[in-house]
Amino acid sequence: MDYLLGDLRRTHYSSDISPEISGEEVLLMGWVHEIRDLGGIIFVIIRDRDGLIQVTAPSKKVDAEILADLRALRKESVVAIKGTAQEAGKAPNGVEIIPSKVKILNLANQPLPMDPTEKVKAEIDTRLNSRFLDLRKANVSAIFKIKANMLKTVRQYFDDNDIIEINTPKLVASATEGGTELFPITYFEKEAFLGQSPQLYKQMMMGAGFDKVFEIGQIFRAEEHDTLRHLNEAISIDMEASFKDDKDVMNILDGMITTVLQSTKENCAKELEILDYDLAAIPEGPFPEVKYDDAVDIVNSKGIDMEWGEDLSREAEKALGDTQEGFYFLTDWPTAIKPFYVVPYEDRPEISHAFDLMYKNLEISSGSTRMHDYDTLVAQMEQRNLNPDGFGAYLQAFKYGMPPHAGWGVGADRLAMVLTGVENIRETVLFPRDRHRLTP
Ligand code: AMO
Repeated sequence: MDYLLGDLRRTHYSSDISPEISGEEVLLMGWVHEIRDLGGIIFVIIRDRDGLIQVTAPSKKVDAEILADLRALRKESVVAIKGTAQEAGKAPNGVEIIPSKVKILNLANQPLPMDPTEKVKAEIDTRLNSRFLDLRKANVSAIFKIKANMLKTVRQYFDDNDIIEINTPKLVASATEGGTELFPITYFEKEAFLGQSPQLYKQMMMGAGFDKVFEIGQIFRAEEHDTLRHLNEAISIDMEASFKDDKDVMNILDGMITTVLQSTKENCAKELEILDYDLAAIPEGPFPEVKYDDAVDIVNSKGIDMEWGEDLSREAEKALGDTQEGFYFLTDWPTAIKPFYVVPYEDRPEISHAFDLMYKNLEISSGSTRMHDYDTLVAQMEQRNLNPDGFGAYLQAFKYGMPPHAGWGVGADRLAMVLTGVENIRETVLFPRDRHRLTP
């Protein structure tokens, strides 16, 4: 077997091939999507990152050697095919390639563990077990093209707003979000954990004078949930800004989500069409606000029991979500069910300057104004039975000039669910990690 490409290089992706280039010589590289041998004519559909293109080999026009090479192909094998583009009404893109050279780069074994052409539909578990094949499907790769555009747009938005990218450690010594579970790991002779949020570090960066920072990174949560919206490893888009409060950072979040909605419609029209998803139906910002007090009334009015002070149950989230058109902020949460670092209202300390951004019944983001006074922060930790000794380096930053600040974290995989219309978070992650899945 020849391991090197020699002088073979792709000249065109399938998307570059249109009737306008009829008569030109092209070199395609990709996978064998389909083979149809009708005796006098062989059709081979080649698939690359951008789509499908038809190779047509009539036995009268094409050398016997090439016909033999095409007959030797198996589905999902990797090939390079040189040929001439020719207008053809019935072929994908309205063009077909008449081959002049076929080079088999790697033959695929048969039978395949799953069918990437989806003639046979597979369950999500089978698909995830053979994810590399599953990802060859246009309706699966479209999700990741949209997610990549989302992250690119988010970075651009932060840059346009003068917000600096940071990277904080994921091997950590303590919890940040009291309540959510930690994955313990062995760190030489010590116990350590996988980071559940960059919360403490992004706040320390406010003490460091960076003013506005963001991070896009992995978060790890040892929650035993088995739902369509929780994973044990997720991507969080975190933002923190000094000399700002909850309303200021809600505006930044509102702007980011609206920019992402616009950019997805603009740059991913083809992918949205493949997914048959109407993103234009989702209203852009500014998003409405619902106060927690009112949310309790709405939920109860829908026949779902909810006491003031409780977190929303799944049923409550659904009942409230049904009253909303799309994104909305849920604000002024009970202080007791939010983390130790939130700022309570001065005139009504049982509620706090904390918000969630919801999309219908799905929580997309949480954020708040942060407590920047050292003594009050320590007292708030103690009220929640957290030991301040475990937060040494973080607390230090509050003793020597911590500015007032606020911030939020967005679940990137959940935002990708909204942009693609999929209902299972696993669809938006290349290799998802859940309670039952650690491979591939
Ligand atoms: P929170 O714990 O609400 O807040 O997390 C922020 C957002 O991250 C997403 N998320 C998840 N996505 C998938 N699977 C999970 N297990 C999971 N857990 C969380 C959600 C959620 O809204 N430090 C704060 C943020 C802040 O105040 O800045 C925090 O981590 O979309």
